[in-house]
Amino acid sequence: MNKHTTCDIFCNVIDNYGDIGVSWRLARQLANENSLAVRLWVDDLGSFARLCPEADVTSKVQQCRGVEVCLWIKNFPEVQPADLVIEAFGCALPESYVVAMAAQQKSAWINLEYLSAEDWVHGCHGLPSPHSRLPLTKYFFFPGFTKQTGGLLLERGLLARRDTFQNDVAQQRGFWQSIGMEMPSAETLKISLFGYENTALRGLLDAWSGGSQPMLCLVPEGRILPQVGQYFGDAASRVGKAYSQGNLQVRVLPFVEQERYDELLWACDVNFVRGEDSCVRAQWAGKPFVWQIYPQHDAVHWQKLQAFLNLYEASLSTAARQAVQGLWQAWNNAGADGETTSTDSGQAWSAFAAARDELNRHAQNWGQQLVKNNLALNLLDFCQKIGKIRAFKIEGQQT
Ligand code: TRH
Repeated sequence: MNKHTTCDIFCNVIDNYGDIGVSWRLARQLANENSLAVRLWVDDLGSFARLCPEADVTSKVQQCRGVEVCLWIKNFPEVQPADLVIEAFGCALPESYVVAMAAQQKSAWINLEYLSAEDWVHGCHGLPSPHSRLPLTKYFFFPGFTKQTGGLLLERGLLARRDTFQNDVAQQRGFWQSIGMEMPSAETLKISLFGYENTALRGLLDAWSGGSQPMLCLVPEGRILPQVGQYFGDAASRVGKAYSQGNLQVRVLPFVEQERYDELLWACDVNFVRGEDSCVRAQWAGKPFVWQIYPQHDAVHWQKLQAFLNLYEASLSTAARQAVQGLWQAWNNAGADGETTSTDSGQAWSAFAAARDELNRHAQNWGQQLVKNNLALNLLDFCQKIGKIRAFKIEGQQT
């Protein structure tokens, strides 16, 4: 494979960081591990720059970490369509680009869908969707957890880097210093907390501050932060603030570039994550985690959450399964006007903490189970199968 094989990824940022998070991760992987010439078209450079701080938000075209990043503007320029065209999450491609694809007849056109563990995905992954007017076919590509799906994004060598980090005290100390902290004592339970607004937070913070074990909670700047501040009577919480109560210490961290977020997950004992991409990263971290799913209006996210739980919990003991269900439900039942009470989340935490030994072992095994199903490699393989991109030679995955 070489840089003659081109790829355009289109990303329309709706809100939060998931759309650009996934697109940017895939773009880097295809460029740096599979040697494709990748252009990432994104319509919100401000969001992109949070994940890649060296990006220039005023620059319409720039090179970032091996990827050409282009501002996707309404008046779309005339460009040559790529061999592989990925529209992230069904964002509609510019009409002129689609027409050019039809004229050229050489692109593999993929709609990269949202991640879901629901069964219906098996029947939809890889399905063709012929264009209503033009001689073009788009293919649905679904990330997922089983062999019948497109798998998950996983960079080459990620798990080896994680293991090295987790076995190397000097690297860990370096991480803590980089966030302006001393390495916590061995008995301190370290938690990262990335989430949306959540009324279940108070119960958790009560449980952590009133418990017998020292707890350190690291909160990346974001939507849950005002509530954390409120709990400690601070109406102006921001990066760098530190709070403590009982056995709990809290530190507010800056939002870090995407690669460094992994280190935070690796350094903590339990990770609270949200949306899509951070949830996958927590699974690669090999630690117990709690997922706050992106809430949808018609409550379909409940089915999505349960579908994942059904897979994730299948090999757990009854007690550990109940502990995971209990905490995940308490954490998700409580949207901005949710029903979870403080007692629910506090009690659910106690059961979860009691199951931690088993959950630790499970988290390691779960990650190992998923390793072989690599999204970028599956995607290239799929394109070869649909016969468009003959130049692809798939390299074996090394973790
Ligand atoms: O930001 P999100 O809530 O994104 C959501 C979901 O993807 C959801 O499915 C989608 O429909 C909605 O957006 C529009 O959560 P997610 O997916 O975890 O994305 C966060 C990204 O931010 C992820 O790539 C990790 C990254 N990140 C950093 O780079 N640095 C940080 O400090 C933190 C906390 C996160």
